[in-house]
Amino acid sequence: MLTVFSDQHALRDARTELYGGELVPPFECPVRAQHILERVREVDLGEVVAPRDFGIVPLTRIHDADFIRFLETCWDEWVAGGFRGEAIATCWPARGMQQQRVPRHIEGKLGHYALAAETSISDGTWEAARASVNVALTAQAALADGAREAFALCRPPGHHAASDLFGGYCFINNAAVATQAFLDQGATRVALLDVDFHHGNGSQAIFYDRDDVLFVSLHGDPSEAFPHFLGYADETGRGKGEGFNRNYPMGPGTDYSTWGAALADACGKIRDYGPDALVVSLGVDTFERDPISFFKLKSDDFRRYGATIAALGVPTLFVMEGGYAVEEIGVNAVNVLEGYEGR
Ligand code: OKP
Ligand code: ZN
Repeated sequence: MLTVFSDQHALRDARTELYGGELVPPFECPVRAQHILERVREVDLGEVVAPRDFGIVPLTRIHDADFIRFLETCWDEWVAGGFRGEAIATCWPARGMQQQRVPRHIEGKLGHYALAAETSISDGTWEAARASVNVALTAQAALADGAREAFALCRPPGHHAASDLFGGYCFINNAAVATQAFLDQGATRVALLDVDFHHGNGSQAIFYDRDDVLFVSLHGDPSEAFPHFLGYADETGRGKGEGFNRNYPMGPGTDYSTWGAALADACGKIRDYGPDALVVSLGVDTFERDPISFFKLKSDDFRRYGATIAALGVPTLFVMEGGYAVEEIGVNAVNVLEGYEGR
């Protein structure tokens, strides 16, 4: 299977994450992508290519234009504001406050566009996010050119990013942009399967009103896990999109017997939908030793579920999302791809 990778991911190298009341080195760090790439090479998964630049237009199909400009200029505005640390949101338009007006001050803009405070914006973040979505679009283009599958080794991840929200380590929703690219090139239905430990709130919100994308997510129950405010089973879509959003929230300690059964059910929904293409938001933070998650998947389980996804027989684009057990991230992510290939 083809892998698309950009060394520009390393430009996303924030010094700080707000975690447990402390500023700690971010869990979402450059070595993650490095380890995955090393494993891709170690098992000889296939060719590794650099991305092409698709420009801004495919991003504007998913994201608000002012939000994109905010990401582009945030760091410079923050520095011009005289702040010494990294850009972190500290105030929000909470219940009862103005939601529509975008403040002029960078502190207000951060609160308007952030969904959470853990994700600092730092020098190089925008450039890395651009490279990451180009990785997804380059892999998507390989499928459009006839490949049956491809791996977009994206970093930073994307599935928490909504049309006009960043956070949860995400800036541009790589999987959503690639999903839209399939549709813009003539696909009628695309399924987006999110197997990251965390609910893909951004992807859900983006496609919630639509019937041309089936969004299916397996994740930690939001009553117990980030992103806390979306991802419940009763969120099934709206209007024309009713029935085209499926959530499988699961509790602490969930192992493969439960998780694999949820995946089988999810794959049944995807099969019934009959998509032209499948995009997989591939997070491996479901791993038993992930430092910020509570599922109990073992390394071999990743291989098993790769095979389950392959059995759908749909052209598949894997888009890298989370996974924070950095020593095992390469084995776990590539196990999914090897399982998919039946090796
Ligand atoms: C990004 B992706 C844990 C707080 C978690 C953010 C997690 C973002 C995960 N106690 N904060 O979905 O892997
Ligand atoms: Zn995650």
